[in-house]
Amino acid sequence: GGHPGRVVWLTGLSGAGKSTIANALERELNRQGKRTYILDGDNIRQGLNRDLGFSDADRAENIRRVAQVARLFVDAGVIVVVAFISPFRAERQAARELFAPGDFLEVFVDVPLALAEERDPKGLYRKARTGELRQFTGIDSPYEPPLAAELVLPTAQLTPQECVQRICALL
Ligand code: GGZ
Repeated sequence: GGHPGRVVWLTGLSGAGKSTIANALERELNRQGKRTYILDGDNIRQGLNRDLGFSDADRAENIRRVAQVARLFVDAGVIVVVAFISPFRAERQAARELFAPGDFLEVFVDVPLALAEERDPKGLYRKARTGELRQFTGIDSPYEPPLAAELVLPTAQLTPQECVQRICALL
């Protein structure tokens, strides 16, 4: 292609390893001299999307806006690493349609719910199970796994570096 902009769209449950992979991928791409930007809850939900919560409609709007921002970065020639749960197929498909074929790589960060729940680094699954936290993905809010992701990363069986290598092989 004539431009370097791409999207690596990570999708998966809370605790699957999206942020860990995004950060390790960014380090490797920067080492290769490539310009990158990570879009995640930390820089989007605090600012642009601070009006949005976790209802189905708000998640859909969250992902719609994230996809549009990713599009701007790709136009500017940046490799964008998107790290949101992005639970719904329809919104991921709509995101894909904003990009030229080959510029959008959907990566399913695939962890068994039981393992994510066991790890529970922030205690959110426990709060979801006790009802303190409502509409939590995988507990009382749906996650629709990709049917045709460019890449599936079973993070229970791979190190972050192995995940990065597989993504770089696709790029
Ligand atoms: C799922 C929630 C929720 C609910 C707060 N459901 O593991 P984390 O903590 O650090 O990352 C999760 C993050 C999910 O936000 P996203 O913007 O990625 O979600 S979506 O794509 O569905 O819009 C989790 C925290 O926010 N969190 N409440 N109810 N995750």
